[in-house]
Amino acid sequence: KIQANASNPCLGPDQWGDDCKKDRQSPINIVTTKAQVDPHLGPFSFSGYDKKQKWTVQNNGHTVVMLLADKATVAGGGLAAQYRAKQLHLHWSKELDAGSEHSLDGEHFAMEMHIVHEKEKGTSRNKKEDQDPQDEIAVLAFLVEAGSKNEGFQPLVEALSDIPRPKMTTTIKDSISLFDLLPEKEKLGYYFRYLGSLTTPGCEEKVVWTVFQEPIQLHRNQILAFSEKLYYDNEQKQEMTDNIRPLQPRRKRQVLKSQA
Ligand code: 3J3
Ligand code: ZN
Repeated sequence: KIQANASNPCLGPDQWGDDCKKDRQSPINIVTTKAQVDPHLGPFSFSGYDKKQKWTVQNNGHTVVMLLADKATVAGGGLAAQYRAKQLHLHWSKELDAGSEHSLDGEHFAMEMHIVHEKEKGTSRNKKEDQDPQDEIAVLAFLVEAGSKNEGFQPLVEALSDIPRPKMTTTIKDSISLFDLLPEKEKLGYYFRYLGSLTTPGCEEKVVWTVFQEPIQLHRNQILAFSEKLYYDNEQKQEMTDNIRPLQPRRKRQVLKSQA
């Protein structure tokens, strides 16, 4: 029985191996009324998120990744340290109610955007927290629904045509900031929090997840562009879509939420 790993991730999720069958896996369904308000979950402080850049974007064979080159950090929001942004990627489907990894009250969205951060050594309140493996990675997750055209996303959408095949790389032609891709700032204080895993083979249980309540809106044609322009294979026969992991059991985990 071959074990899935980074080198042969083409196996379906049910064949990913034993590390992916433990008890703190992601994604999960979030029952919003059962999430407990935690007063420690205050506002985030974003640094470098306002910086306009011509980001490098890649087709990595599983998704489209924007390389953030350590240019931005996030702190606060109940996080135990400052975290440095490594990459941003998305998950999606052509079915606009089946393209997110997390679901809210059983509802999936059209897409889900993940901004992946690594804990900065020496920025925790104490040594124990600095070395805690369970929150080595902080992923900020944003749900995407079909609605009005999103001008902030347009440079990324247009870059997709440059990278149809795996390993292709391009740069975004017009500079955009990370804030250009997020919901309005006033809404970023409303989020859910739980401890989980990476949602790709390895499934390492080292992620502190933040799922923001406010969805991002993209026009349906902007959403469909991801499935239309990107392929899993060099022959451009397998369109890249449904790159989402199925829901995982919540088990004994408590989902928290910021201010009601
Ligand atoms: O998975 C690697 C691994 O090094 C991990 O520690 C982390 C380091 O930044 O992320 C990299 S990854 O950029 O290749 N990656 C992070 C995001 C793997 C896929 C993960 O997907 S998800 O859990 O955010 N959906
Ligand atoms: Zn992801």
